[in-house]
This record gives sequence, C-alpha cells and structure tokens, in this order.
Amino acid sequence: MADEKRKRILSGIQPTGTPTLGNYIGAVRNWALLQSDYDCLYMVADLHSLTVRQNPAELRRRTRELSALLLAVGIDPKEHVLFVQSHVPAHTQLSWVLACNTQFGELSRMTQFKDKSAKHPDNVNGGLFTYPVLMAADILIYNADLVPVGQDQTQHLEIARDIAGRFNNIYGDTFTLPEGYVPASGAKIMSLAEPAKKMSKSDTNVNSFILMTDDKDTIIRKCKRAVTDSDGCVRFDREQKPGVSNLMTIYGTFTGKSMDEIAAEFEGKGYGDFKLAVAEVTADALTPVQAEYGRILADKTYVDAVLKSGAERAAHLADRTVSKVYRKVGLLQLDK
Ligand code: AQP
Repeated sequence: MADEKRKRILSGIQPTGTPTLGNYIGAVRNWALLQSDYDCLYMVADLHSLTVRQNPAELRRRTRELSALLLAVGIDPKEHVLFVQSHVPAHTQLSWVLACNTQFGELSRMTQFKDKSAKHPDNVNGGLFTYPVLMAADILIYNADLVPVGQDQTQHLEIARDIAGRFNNIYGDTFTLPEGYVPASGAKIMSLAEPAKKMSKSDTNVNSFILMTDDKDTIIRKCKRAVTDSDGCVRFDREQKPGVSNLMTIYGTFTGKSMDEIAAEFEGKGYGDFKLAVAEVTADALTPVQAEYGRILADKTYVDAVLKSGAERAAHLADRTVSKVYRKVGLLQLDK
C-alpha cells in the first residue's frame, strides 16, 4: 500500500578494515535488497571501532572508503539515509542516559566483551564494556522497528530491548522495542583458514578472508588455499566438514543453488574444480561492485556531500529523541 507507513531499519558496519565477503553476504548485500521494503538508515560505526585501538589517519581513510563501498553496493542515499555515527552527536548523548539505566551485571554477561577482552588483553577499556549501551542508543534513537543482525549480535539486540523496556516502564512510553531481523540469505561466512571461526576483516591472517576489493586472481588463490578436509567429497556438513560447507554456502549464495544441487553438481569431481567454481562466482559478483567503488571513491566531493546530507537527516530524527528523553528524565531544557 502506498500510504502504509513502512517499517524502519537501522544497521551499521565498523570501519575497522576493508569489508570481507562475510560482511558482504551477511550484511551489506542484504542492506541493498531491504531498501525496496523498508525505510533504511545505514551507519558507518566509527565510534564503535574506537573500542579497539585504531590508527587515526587510517580510520579517517577507511570511513570514507567504506561509505563509498556502501554506495557501490547500491545503497540509495536519496531514498534512504547513509551517515557516519560520529557525525550525529545525539548517539553519544543518548548513550549516557541509557548507561545510567543499564546494570553492571547485564554488561558483564556480554560474550563479545569477554571475547574481545581476551583478544586484546592489553586494552580492556571502558568503551569495550559499554559498547552495547552505545549500540542500544544507535537503534533506539531512531525508533527502529527492525535491526538486521548477524548471529553474533543477537545478545546486543536483546540488551537494547531490555534497556528500552526498562526505560519505558520508568518514564512512560518512549522507545520502540526493536526486533532482530535475520535475512533469509544472510548466512554466516567462516574463515577460509580456520573454518570454525567467523571470517573477520581484522583477522591478521590475510588468507582467512576474501576482501570485497580483492581481484579475481587473489580470490582464486585464496579459494585454492582454503582449508577443507581429506575426504574429497563435496557434501554439506557443518560439523564434520566445516571448510567445504562454508565454500558451499558461498557458492549457494551467488548461484541460488541448494546444498543438494551443489553436491550433485560436483559429485565425482575433486575439490580443485569446486574451489575454482566458488572463486569464479565470487569474482563475478564482486567485480561490478569494485568497478562502481572505484568510480565513486574517485569523487570525494560526492561521497562527502552524501555523508553531510545523511548526517543532517539522521540528526533531525535523533535530536528529537534526545530532547524527549532529556525532558522525561528531568534535565532542564531552555526555550530555543
Ligand atoms: N563472517 C561473517 N558472516 C556473516 N556476517 C558477518 N558480519 C561480520 N562478519 C560476518 C556482519 O557484518 C556486519 C558488520 O559487522 P561489523 O563491521 O560491525 O563488525 P563485526 O561483526 O565484528 O565484523 P568483522 O568483520 O568481524 O569486524 P572486526 O574484525 O573488526 O571485528 C554485522 O551485521 C555482522 O553481523
């Protein structure tokens, strides 16, 4: 229905490195598809990336590059909102109020905090601990109905719902309770080198991931090196054959074929043929995005104009929520 209010979606990605095939299949490819059915706000989550020490010059460069890449994937900045998190100060304003309504115990239970503090024992900072509060602010500030999340993020969405519910109980109806949204095609892509681990852009092993900007030769080389097993049969079994199953998931995403169809296609063929086929469909999917990315990134003025307009539109919505929240908790506001 043309006049029916569309549901609102909020999602973000950190500029912690060049996005991988995991980020593409699990997140940004779906972001582009969701635009036809929802009102979308997509955010480059630069504040979140500060929980791990970043090189300042690289962070700035990556933030612009990631924005260009999102445009290249097909995010439409006229119909929807693309912005950088730190360009909308209201996120951190709301985050403080929400932090004062979040318990130490709840934050202590977050598995990502435990994982990341184990990974960076020399920098277990307060931001890492309160990260879920800022994420709750990101979502609640726009009254997002749906949040596309990977399986790794469901605990954070749960705490956002808990914080919203608690705030609404104390101060009256303020926030929409967000629902998680796992797109049908949003598979979790695993590391090519250690298929028990998810593929991550900040992994130190370059053979563990395919970057969205990798050229065809690199993709072929990385797929050929992907860890499989010695049984030589293309069959889906995440437990016993995690490497092969991961490659089948990638192949299935780009060809639309089911796991059974893929198994039949490669019956009696070696892993060499299968890996080459995976590499080819991956390169075919990424090549047009890369061409568009190069074109868009060359026009820095355009990218920055998109981000400026996105920040203004996002701030317009976010500032209203902060005003409302400040009023509800009793912060004195002067007439404008
Ligand atoms: N391997 C993956 N498979 C499917 N989806 C994935 N996502 C990340 N890795 C995979 C999804 O991508 C979105 C953006 O993620 P992010 O950049 O905010 O942080 P992340 O989840 O921590 O991604 P990385 O690549 O692993 O970053 P680093 O290495 O910096 O920690 C999210 O929707 C996520 O689910």
